[in-house]
Formats: sequence, structure tokens, C-alpha cells
Amino acid sequence: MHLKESAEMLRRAVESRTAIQPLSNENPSLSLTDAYSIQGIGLEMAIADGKRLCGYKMGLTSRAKQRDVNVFEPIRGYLLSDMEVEKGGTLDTSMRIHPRVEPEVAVVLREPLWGPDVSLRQVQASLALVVPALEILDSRFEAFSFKLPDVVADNTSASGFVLGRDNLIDRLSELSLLGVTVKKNGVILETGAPAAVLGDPLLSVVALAKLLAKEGKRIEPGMVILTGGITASVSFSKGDFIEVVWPGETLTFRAV
Ligand code: OOG
Ligand code: MG
Repeated sequence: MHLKESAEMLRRAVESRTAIQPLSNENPSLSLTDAYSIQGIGLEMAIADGKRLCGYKMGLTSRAKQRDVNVFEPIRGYLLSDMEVEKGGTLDTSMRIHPRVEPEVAVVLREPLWGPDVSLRQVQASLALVVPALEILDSRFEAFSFKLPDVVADNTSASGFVLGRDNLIDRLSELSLLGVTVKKNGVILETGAPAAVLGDPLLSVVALAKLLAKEGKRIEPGMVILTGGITASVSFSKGDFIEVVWPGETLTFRAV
């Protein structure tokens, strides 16, 4: 199948809020390279629609997340500025198919970062913000069931994100073991710590810079980087109240 056609199918799934079959059902030989091309066409279409690239996300960087969707390789996607949801606000479920939420650490750099040899030291030296965050996922595939190339083509299920304001930049030595809980309607459903993400979520930024370098792209200063879900995701629907509780800050939203 033509790559552009696949990107259009995914876009129609978003617009009609109707899940589709994984692309790999029809095309079992869909390669990872083709999948990233489909993702890239999706980004071009969004930009042509007036949307703005505001960052990147890593996915499947923790064992909990890999088990969540039964795909065992880190992936990357892009973030658009209209995906951001205000902390404490409402989240529109009528725009989504079957949303899920997961706790993450978000990073913003003050220097551009790129290249195949990026090191953890370079990431540390370039940090502007390290903040608690949550990601909203919404796979365009039925039952969140897909293979590696499908989820890459589908921009890694990206649908939204909320950023906290508690800058943890001076607490990096503690970051990996800061506890986080995810509550739905007051009930704790997931608990975890950022160590789940590659041992240190800053290593996810290193991995992202390396993945982007392969395509001649870089992380720009001010971009939002989601480092990957710490726990399995939690599904929610209209009426649910979600709280992602960190030691210094709680991120909430009401699904409407
Ligand atoms: C794939 C996206 C994975 C993460 O943080 O691991 C992801 C999915 O779970 O649908 O965003
Ligand atoms: Mg995520």
C-alpha cells in the first residue's frame, strides 16, 4: 500500500473517531522505515493544516509499557502544540477513540542537541526543565492492538500531554526514585518511579537524539520531550477524574 494512503487512513481515523485495523494486517511486510515515513507524512499533513511541531516523544522505554502493548522496542513520535492540555483542566473525550493516560517525565533543553554520539553529560549540560508530566494516548487501531510498524506509523498513539511546573533540575540524583501514582476517581491504579524508564529518563533523551540523527533532525531548544511511560497506561472515559501524583506536584484533569 502507498505510504501516503496509509497516512490518510490514519488521519481519517482521528477525524471520524473510528478505530481501524492495523496496517500490518493488509501489509505484513510493512517495514519500520516505511512506518517512520508514514509518521513523517502525517506530520507534514498536520503542518499543512496549520499545526505546529512542539516536540518529540519516546515510547516503550520501560518494561511496564512494553508489556502494556506487547511491543518490545523503543519508538519515537512527534508532539504538536495543540496536543497540550492545561494542568487541572478538562480533557475532551468526544475528540478521541479510547484514551489512556500514563505518567512520564518531560524534559526541555536550552541548547540544540543532535548527532549519533550524544552523551548523557551533554543532555545534563543542556537541561532547562525536567518536569512531571502525563501523556494521553489514543491508538487509532482497534483495541490498542498493533505491531511495531503500526504504532510507529500511528505517531506512537500520541494524543495529548500535560506538563507540570515543578522543575526537578536540582534533584536529578533523586529523580529516578521519585514515586508516582496514577489515580482514577480516587483509586490508585498504578505506581512507579522514573527508574523504570531505561534506568534514568535522561537516557531516553540520549536515545531520542540518536534516533533523530539518523534522519538528519535535532532536538531544538524549548521543545517538549516526553521520555516515555513509567507505568502501564490507565484507560478512562467521560466523567473520570485522573490524578497523577508526584512528591512535589499533582497533575489532574477531568475527562468530559
Ligand atoms: C504506544 C505509545 C507508547 C510510551 O510512553 O511508552 C508510549 C502505546 O502505548 O499505545 O507513549
Ligand atoms: Mg507515552
